[in-house]
Amino acid sequence: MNLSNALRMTAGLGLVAAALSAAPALAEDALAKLKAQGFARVAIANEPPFTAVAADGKVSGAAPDVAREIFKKLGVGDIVASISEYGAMIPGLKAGRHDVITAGLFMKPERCAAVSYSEPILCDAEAMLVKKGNPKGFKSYGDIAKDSEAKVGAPGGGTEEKLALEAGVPRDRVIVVPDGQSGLKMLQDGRIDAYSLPVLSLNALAMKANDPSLEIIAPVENTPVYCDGAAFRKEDVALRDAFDVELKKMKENGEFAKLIEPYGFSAKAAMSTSRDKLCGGPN
Ligand code: 6CS
Repeated sequence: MNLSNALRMTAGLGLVAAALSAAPALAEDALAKLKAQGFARVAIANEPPFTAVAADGKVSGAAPDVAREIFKKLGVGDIVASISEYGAMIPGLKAGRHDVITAGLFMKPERCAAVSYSEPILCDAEAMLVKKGNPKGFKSYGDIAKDSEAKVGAPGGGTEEKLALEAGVPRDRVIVVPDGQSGLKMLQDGRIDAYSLPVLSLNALAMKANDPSLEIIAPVENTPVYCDGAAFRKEDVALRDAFDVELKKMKENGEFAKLIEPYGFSAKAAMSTSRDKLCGGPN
């Protein structure tokens, strides 16, 4: 090997070593920033039981509750939540408006390409809220695609919107719905024929609505069970790793189950899979 190649090789190795030795410092930098800030700014959707904001502003829901507990263990006193559409969460995270997304943002390869997820936290299947008796016989998004008059409501940038489009429902028949109450009203008024959210979200919405003219179809055929994780910026992967250390301890000592199962989520479901499986590779 000639001298210039040897010098290039040494320089390259030096850069790698510097980057590796910087990882813990980067974690400390990001964590130090949050500790100094006194809170972590989390993106949520206000979709119970994943995330919820009460009339007095109190933030709850399984995802923020787990995040609040973990950040406390990391020395960050609290979380401060801002409500965002699912499709705007990752751009908001990247733009520095949030420190982390704790919203039930399901892990999928295209999202894993953009963020660093924690290990799985909340898992759920997909469902559809329809008129009682399911008059159009919907069992899948493909059934909606086949009915040229049918419209399905779903969150903007959300998984159900994507699944409906991928199943062949034309764009003009996939209606973006900003929140649960709007989706419920649109269905009751006949402006949509189905409203799609995860099972636990629709269960909570239907229970609150207490409308006997509606029913839930679950799970939606040909759809997987999804799991979320807390989503960090790629450059904050060391902070993500610190978050995961605490999450793992809570999964092992039972604290994790105690936090999420009262909301209807299964700790076993989250503990039976992994981020890398759900991302389709290392994340
Ligand atoms: O991750 C998503 O896209 C979906 N997650 C939840 C918790 N609700 C709807 C949303 O589409």
